[in-house]
Amino acid sequence: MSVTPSAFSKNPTKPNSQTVVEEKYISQIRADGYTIVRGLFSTHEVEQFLEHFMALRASGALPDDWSGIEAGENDPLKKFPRMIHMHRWDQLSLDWLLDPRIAAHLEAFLKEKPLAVQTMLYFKPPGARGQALHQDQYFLRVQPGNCMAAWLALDACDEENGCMQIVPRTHDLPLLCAEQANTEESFTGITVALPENAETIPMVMQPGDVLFFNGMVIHGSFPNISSNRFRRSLIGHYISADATKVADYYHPVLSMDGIEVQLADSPEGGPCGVWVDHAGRPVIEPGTHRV
Ligand SMILES: O=C(O)CCC(=O)C(=O)O
Repeated sequence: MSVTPSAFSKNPTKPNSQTVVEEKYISQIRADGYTIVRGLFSTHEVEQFLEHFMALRASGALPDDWSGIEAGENDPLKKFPRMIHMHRWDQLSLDWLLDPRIAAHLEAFLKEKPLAVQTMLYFKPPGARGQALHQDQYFLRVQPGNCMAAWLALDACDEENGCMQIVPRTHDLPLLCAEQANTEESFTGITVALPENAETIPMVMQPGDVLFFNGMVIHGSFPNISSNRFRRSLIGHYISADATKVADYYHPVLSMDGIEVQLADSPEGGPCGVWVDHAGRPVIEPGTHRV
């Protein structure tokens, strides 16, 4: 199933030039901080991913499996822990991370070439907790610049099975200070506060759709309250090529040709902001606190 890194093909086979990035997606991600590219991957590809990752999951423990904070014996994530950084030991995951369709969209959205840093597979079985609202840049600490995620739906997802939730137009906010999350509902332990009246929007998606979102956008997901529906997703994280530093957890950094790129480690403890009232409106007071 998995292969050693030395056996990996560094060059994906599908030609980049065939991908046309539609203007509507570029406009939406610039305006709202996210966009959903419908049907970017075929039904057949999604079936292959599902077969591959379910078999991999059933094969036993894998590097850096995580069932989440305070996971009790009956937590559904005990049986289906999140996989992470699979591209370091699994060819299909590496091919997904470097897929030319993803690369073409990221380049159009970022206005420069992306660098690839992370893969994750969320199984989110029935009854599983979600992931509290957060900004990805809190974890990646990209300097200068930002990160972007590509989130591929492997199942139809909606509010019942815990689809992604996005707070639109939060991509221009500074980094918020982290707070303690409700771990009854979230398998991760931190969250960010929302301003009054801010609403999350459910990302209702079909298998093969890809949600792209900016690393400053506030996003997360609520629990899967369905009785029998998985909500599986394959996720890639990317940073812009002008970055010189990223948090050490994300090394090695790869070009979209699969070649390792040397970046420095971005240290912990940057500035973050908190919501304050300014003339009756919530604004973020930046830089006064430390992450
Ligand atoms: O898939 C989810 O439920 C959350 C994923 C997420 O927040 C992320 O990839 O940053």
